[in-house]
Amino acid sequence: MKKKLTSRRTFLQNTGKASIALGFSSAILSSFTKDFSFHNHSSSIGYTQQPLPYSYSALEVAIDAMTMEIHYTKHAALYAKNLNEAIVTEKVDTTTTSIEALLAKVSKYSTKLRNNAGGHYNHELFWQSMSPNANKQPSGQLLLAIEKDFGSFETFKTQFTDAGKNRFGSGWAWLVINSDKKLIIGSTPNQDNPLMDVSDLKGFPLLGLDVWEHAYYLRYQNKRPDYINNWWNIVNWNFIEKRFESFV
Ligand code: MN3
Repeated sequence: MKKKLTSRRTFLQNTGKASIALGFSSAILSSFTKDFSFHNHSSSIGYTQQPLPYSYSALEVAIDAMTMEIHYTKHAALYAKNLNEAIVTEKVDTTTTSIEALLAKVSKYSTKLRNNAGGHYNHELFWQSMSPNANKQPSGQLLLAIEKDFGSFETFKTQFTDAGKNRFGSGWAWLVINSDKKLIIGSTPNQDNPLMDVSDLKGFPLLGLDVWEHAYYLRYQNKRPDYINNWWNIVNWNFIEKRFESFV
């Protein structure tokens, strides 16, 4: 009898731990078992800032060199630095917790960790999502999925552009794959990210566009739509396709 009680208690403790790790209460966990695969999905993004995969001037067709340099060495570097302070203070074990898994339970941590984990992840994804040798559009399975979920690539571009243009203040526009493996477009404020349990938009981010003024103001001033229109010329579709294909 004593043994039975002990195992039941151990079972409940372990169930509780699993639920906490996933960021859901055990009461609602069962209804999510089919739906949270993107929360457990890791990518190549880690906790430290990686070298830019091109020079500051490589994306001049859309983003000027000074904007790239300030954005990478000041804004993004500070998010990485502050994130690494926060994970020490808040005892995040980065050897066992991917940054995607951390974002999925970010409500349990401070505002500093939320803003800087988001800021770091979003920028690491952003740099890799651009290339001086970009194709004009995706191909393969991603193109088929875009055509299925949005009707055409042009319709997708229009809707994504609108999501970026209409994000009030600072934030990001996103293409995500959701738990039903459907592609959706949305946006988040500040440095929030669709992996976060606090985000209204939920899914695994395939492509993100920074629409903070620091991303475009030197060249474009208030003309955010012009920045977005030029940005389409540097989207690294090969990279986005690889992120998408890890789900199919
Ligand atoms: Mn930025």
